[in-house]
Amino acid sequence: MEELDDGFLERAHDCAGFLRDADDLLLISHIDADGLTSAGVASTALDRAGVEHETRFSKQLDDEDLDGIEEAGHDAVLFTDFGSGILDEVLTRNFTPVVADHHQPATDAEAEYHLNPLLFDIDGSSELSGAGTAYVLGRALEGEDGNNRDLAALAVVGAVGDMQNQGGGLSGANKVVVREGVEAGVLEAKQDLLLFGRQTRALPKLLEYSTDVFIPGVSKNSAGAKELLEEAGVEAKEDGNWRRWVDLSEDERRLLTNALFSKCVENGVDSSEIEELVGETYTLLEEKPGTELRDASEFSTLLNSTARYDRADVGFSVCKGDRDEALAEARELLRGHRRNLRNGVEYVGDNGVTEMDNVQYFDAGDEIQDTIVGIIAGMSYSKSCVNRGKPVIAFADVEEDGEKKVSSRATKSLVRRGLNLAEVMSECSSAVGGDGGGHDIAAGATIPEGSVKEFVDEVDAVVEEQIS
Ligand SMILES: [Mn+2]
Repeated sequence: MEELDDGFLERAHDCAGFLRDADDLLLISHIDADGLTSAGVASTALDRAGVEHETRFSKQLDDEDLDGIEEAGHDAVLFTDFGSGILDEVLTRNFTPVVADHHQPATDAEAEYHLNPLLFDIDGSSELSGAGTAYVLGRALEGEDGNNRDLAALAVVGAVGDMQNQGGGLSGANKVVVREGVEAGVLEAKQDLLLFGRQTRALPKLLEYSTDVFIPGVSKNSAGAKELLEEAGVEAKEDGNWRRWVDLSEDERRLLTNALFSKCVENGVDSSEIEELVGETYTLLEEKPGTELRDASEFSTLLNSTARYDRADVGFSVCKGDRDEALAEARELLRGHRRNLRNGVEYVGDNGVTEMDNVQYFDAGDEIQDTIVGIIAGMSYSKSCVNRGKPVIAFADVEEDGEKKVSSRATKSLVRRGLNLAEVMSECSSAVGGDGGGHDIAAGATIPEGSVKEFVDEVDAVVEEQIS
């Protein structure tokens, strides 16, 4: 059974010991699903331990943030889901930092209150998220045996939001978080269909929108999706309303899953790809069935749609338990987000992509917000103008400062052939004086405006090397 490293736990206890007595504490966290859940976990644990604190968010922690914190005169600052990357700078400032992060530390510098799985041989990109790290801290804040185990549910939402469930489920130290959540009765982990929207989507939409694994005749095919339900012998409506996955009995779920598998086999979909239709799913048992919050993946999407529109406050309140105003506002933001995504995908369909030998790209200028252009790049695989055999590179203007935001997405089968977009983005952006990184299947970069052409040429060459 997977266990957490003793040194890591000890470090968490040291951090917790300091925080318990901290005066004038600021909690600052990253604006994304993992950062919001990190803050939710940490702030709840601090509340329970009676530690007063203020909470703030930032897109990317920089000197300006640190200046602001210093000016505000906080004695102690807890950084979650970022901080390790500029630890050197943080350590020079006039406050005591506690850093709970899972990103690559920029320095070998020792810091007393630096809690990062990477320092203890736990892979921070796949085995523990920022929220998981905050959870380990939160558990330590409760004392020796640690309670706060109910916060594991939120930590799992963060891990899923950080795409650490690639390959059929969470792994490594994340497994410990899952296990403790299950033991605390707040989480259910089980093998199920991996399609997005099991809690909230009408069955035909659930099937129609399944594009991670492209199911011929069903994905992006509304009539085909309804037909499949009939073929499977699953009643699609109840009292005139569409049923959702969550409304189905175990038997019905099996029937439908089998029908999907058969459909794939009939159409010659690769068996390794078919297997990816099923994996470990995480249900938050204390949330109402049929709501976004009940499913880790839908919950993280809801949070992302607050974060991407600069409404971290709304997502954070939901993480802290607000199920009234904040939840209603988050849902409104999600609706707006979906609208923007639809418009963005339509834009790609209307304007098409430029195909190169090994990649394809589009530059949305200011037509698509830089915060969602990556999602749209991924979704654009459903458009007939986009080639599923090549990665998609998307560009958008960054409002403030003459920079271009780059987002890249690929299919799982490209990754199996050797594609690693994190490497591509990091290597090619530094070649033009930018900065980038991410995951093998989804990565991003920021490059100077005017370097788009040079950048894509570079990308095309590097991708060729990787998949040849
Ligand atoms: Mn993170």
